Order: sequence, then structure tokens, then C-alpha cells
Amino acid sequence: MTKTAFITGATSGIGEATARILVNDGWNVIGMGRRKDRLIALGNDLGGAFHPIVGDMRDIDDLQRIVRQLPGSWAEVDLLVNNAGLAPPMDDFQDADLEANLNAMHTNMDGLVALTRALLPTLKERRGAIINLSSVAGSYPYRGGAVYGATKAFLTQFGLSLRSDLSGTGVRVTSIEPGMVETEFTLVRNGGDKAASDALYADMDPMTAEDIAATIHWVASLPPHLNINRLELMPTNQSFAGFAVHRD
Ligand code: NDP
Ligand code: 8X3
Repeated sequence: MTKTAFITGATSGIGEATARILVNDGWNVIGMGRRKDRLIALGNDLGGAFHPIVGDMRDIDDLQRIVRQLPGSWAEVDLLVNNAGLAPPMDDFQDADLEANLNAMHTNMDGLVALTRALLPTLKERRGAIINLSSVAGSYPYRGGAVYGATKAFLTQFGLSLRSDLSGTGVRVTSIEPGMVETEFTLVRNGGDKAASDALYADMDPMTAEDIAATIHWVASLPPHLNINRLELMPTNQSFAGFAVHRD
């Protein structure tokens, strides 16, 4: 039987690549994002197995309406990929723009909680799965990542605790925690500065959106008795630095 996935942030990067790999494997995919033109272009590529929805993760009432109004068999969601997200610029928090940081919190956490809550009755009925796009930034602190890292730590812990609440329902929950993936993520983080984004990923072989999409596809295709709780991935050329020590 054809399965249906609901992917947030399907207009770019990891979400778009995941939509493509799932449709190519026979899934039906609901793809959500704010950019209608991107959704139309993706729909033109993927055909009738793709159902585009224009939506903003910060508009909780609209997310609930979207779930209530999913048409026909599109309401039978087997997999929720909580992928939409962004990071504010990497300024030290004491110098950072508060609005940009609050915006990241609303985007990465509030809507995700509301959307997950709205889809859970269906996911429970269908013994489905939730895959959350967290990050290494939720486990390892780095300068300029205070709020972004905190949103991802929230997401990891939300998923782990949700597993406890869903015990016995058959619903699986996985936190995928990548390091550097070359997408539009850094372009967005740097306010559209393409040179800065290119410089970050230069000469270090970052992971690709397709790498992460293949991982999501693998997790989503595992047999129902198996739950991957957390999965951390990095490019080989990204590793760990030591503690910073300030001396007067
Ligand atoms: P992209 O910037 O390429 O994609 C982000 C997606 O999120 C877009 O489709 C965008 O759609 C959507 N999005 C952003 N804000 C909103 C909003 N308010 N409402 C609806 N959709 C929104 O980045 P990635 O593909 O890299 O990021 C996907 C996820 O992976 C994010 O949660 C990110 O934190 C996480 N991640 C990324 C890593 C990386 O190095 N790239 C590493 C670890 C985790 P639109 O603008 O059309 O609304
Ligand atoms: C983004 C991954 O390593 O750029 O979530 O912080 S990293």
C-alpha cells in the first residue's frame, strides 16, 4: 500500500531532496514551505504523487487548519518529517538581533510542536513515524550558536520524551542530527551572502542534502519493530575543537 509522508521545508535542501527520494520510491509526499513558486516547480517534477501546501511554521492556527483540511487520502499520513528550520546569524548572543533569534525559535520549535500534535491522532492510527531534523549544534556548543543550538537541543529532547509518551502506540520517533550539509542553510543564516556561504563549505567536502535524504529514507524504510532513537552524522572533514580558555 502506498505510504504518505508530510515533509515541512520541502522547498529547498534536505526537505526537497527527501521529497524526491520518497516519491521515487513510491511514496506520496505532502510538501510544505512558504515559497509557492518552488512548490509548483517541485510538483511539476514529481507529478501527482506530490501535494504542495503553502504554509508558515510560525502560523499555528493555519497549521492546524492545514491538517484539518488535508483532502481525501492525503489525510492518511504515515510519516511526519519535521525538517523546516533556520538559524539566526552567528553573532555572539550579547550582540545579536533579538528579533532574528526569536524568529528562529518560533520557526524551529513552536510550529513543529503544533503540527506534530495535530498529526498525532493519524500517526497513532496508522502506527506511523516521526523524523525530526535536529543538529550536532544541539549537542555541541559553538560560538554564535546559542539560540540555534538550543532550538535543536529542544527538538532532540522533545523527540526522546515523545517516544516515552507514545510507548505502546507503535509510533516511532527519530532524531537525525547532522553536521555541515551544503544547502541554502548558511545563505539564509548570513542574510543571503553567497560568498560567505561558499567559503564555509569550500575545500571540506560537506555532506549533501541527498546524503541526509538517503538517511531519512533508510530510517523510514526500517521494519516497524525497529526504532532509531538518535543518529548523528558529520562530514569526515568536520570534527571537534577543544574548550576555549580566556586569559587576562
Ligand atoms: P534550507 O535553508 O535549504 O531549507 C530550509 C527549509 O525550511 C526551506 O524549505 C524553507 O522553506 C523551510 N522554512 C524555513 N522557515 C520556514 C517557515 N517559517 N515556514 C515554513 N518553512 C520554513 O536548509 P536545510 O535543508 O539545510 O535545513 C533543513 C533542516 O535541517 C533545518 O531544520 C536545519 O536546521 C537542519 N539542519 C541543517 C544542517 C545544515 O548544515 N544544512 C545541519 C543540521 C541540521 P521556505 O523558505 O520556502 O519557507
Ligand atoms: C547546522 C550544522 O555544524 O553548521 O545545524 O552547526 S552546523
